[in-house]
Formats: sequence, C-alpha cells, structure tokens
Amino acid sequence: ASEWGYWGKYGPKTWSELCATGKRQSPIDIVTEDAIRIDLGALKFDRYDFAFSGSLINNGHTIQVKLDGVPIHLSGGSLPSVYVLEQMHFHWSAEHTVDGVRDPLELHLVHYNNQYANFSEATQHENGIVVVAVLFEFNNYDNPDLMPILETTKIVSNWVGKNMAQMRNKLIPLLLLPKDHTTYYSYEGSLTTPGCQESVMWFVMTEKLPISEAQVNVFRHVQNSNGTLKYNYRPKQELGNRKVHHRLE
Ligand code: BO1
Ligand code: ZN
Repeated sequence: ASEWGYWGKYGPKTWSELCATGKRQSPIDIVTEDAIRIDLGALKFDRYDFAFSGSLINNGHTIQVKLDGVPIHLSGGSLPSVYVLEQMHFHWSAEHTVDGVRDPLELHLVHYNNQYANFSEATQHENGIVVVAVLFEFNNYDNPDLMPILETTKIVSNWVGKNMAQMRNKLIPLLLLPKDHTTYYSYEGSLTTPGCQESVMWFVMTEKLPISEAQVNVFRHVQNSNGTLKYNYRPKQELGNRKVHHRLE
C-alpha cells in the first residue's frame, strides 16, 4: 500500500515496505551528555529576515508552508554547499527528543542542496537535504510569531490535500528561529516520512521557542481522510554508530 499514517494499521511499524532501512534513520533521542562539543561554525540564514507571503496545504500528514518570491538560503556551519528553503512543516508532538523529553511541537525548515536540480533529486544524495528543526515548549501565553500560520491552519484544517490557502499576513522566517540560532545539535539522518531517504543533515536548535496549549490544539484538530490527525511524529530510531555534534563557539 502507498497509504501511511501514524497509528493503527498504517502506523510506523507498517512503513517497512515504504521506507529506506539503513543505519542513519531519523528522528533520534539526543543525549546531551554524549554530544561531541566542537566548533562547527555558525549557520548563515540568508533572507530569513524578509517578510514573505505564502500559502499552506493540509496534505493529510502535516501542515506545510510554502513561501513566495525570492529564494531563501542556508549556508555556513561546515555545510558543503548552499541550501535552498523548499518548505516548512510541523510535527505534533516533536519527533526529536532531548534527553528523553518530548516537546509538544517541532518545526522543520526543509532545504535542498543547490547543486541538485530540485528537492526530489537532492533526496537521492547523502548531502542533499538540510532540515533545521525548532522545538517548541509550553508557555502560558500565545506566541505571536506563529499567528500567520495558525490563522491559515484553521482554514485548511478540514480540507485535506485539496487546495492551498494563502496566508493573510506575511511571515518572517527568522522569527520562527530562536534568538540564538547559532547553537545547535547536528547529526546525519533521514527524512522522517516515507521513503525515509538517508539524505539529511539535521540541525536541531538548542534553544526552544514558546507556544501555548491553545496554539498546539489548532494543530491537534487538523483533519485527514481518516479523521483527526491527533499526532504525527515518527518514533525514535536507533543511533547506531552515529555521533551527535553540539556546536560550541
Ligand atoms: S522531514 O523534514 O524529514 N519530516 C521531511 C519528510 C519528507 C519530506 C520533506 C521533509 N518531503 C516529502 C514530500 C513528499 C515526497 C517525499 C519524497 O518527500 O513531502 O511530497 O513524496 O521524498
Ligand atoms: Zn518533518
């Protein structure tokens, strides 16, 4: 079957025919005590500070955001190339855990290596994709920087895979990164959904951003063809021989 989901008869235990199964699958639990402290250099977030119009789609697996206009680039931090922002999307709860703690939300900013023609081509190469992951932890107040995305999520939450909805307000991607966007954990892994291609350099930001319970509930009410998409995280995968690096200035 090409159908997949997060629980029951389409859950991650049934993904084996859809997924690569190598030694660098994602997500993982990040054990901070085991992370190797090293100067990996700062990431350069180019044009992240611009205000972008864009649109959202409910693809039945997540809420995905596409921005319009000029390309947004990520480089530096020992990356071999320049990476182009393809899309961003959310997982509720978080996919990466830190010392076993699972936060309520994780944002993925998905980039592909500009040496390749497009995202799908880049997933065939080991340095093809960079995902920057931002963890959100509960706070008593709404996070205003999520407003452009959340107000549009409410619109698309019951139109599965149909149409894109334009955001009413512009989005500044830099505001979705923690203030300290130069301290991160990094490791070599995979896409966390089928086909789970082992093409991803992961950068999990150390500093977390706040989100209210009411805001997380907007995601928890997203619908797909089987009902409510109550959660959409893949369980942790074996670390194996891999090392997690922790950027230190
Ligand atoms: S993630 O950041 O590892 N959760 C991730 C997972 C999958 C994708 C991007 C980031 N992209 C998906 C596209 C699908 C496509 C598939 C093939 O990749 O959303 O449309 O079929 O590689
Ligand atoms: Zn993701």
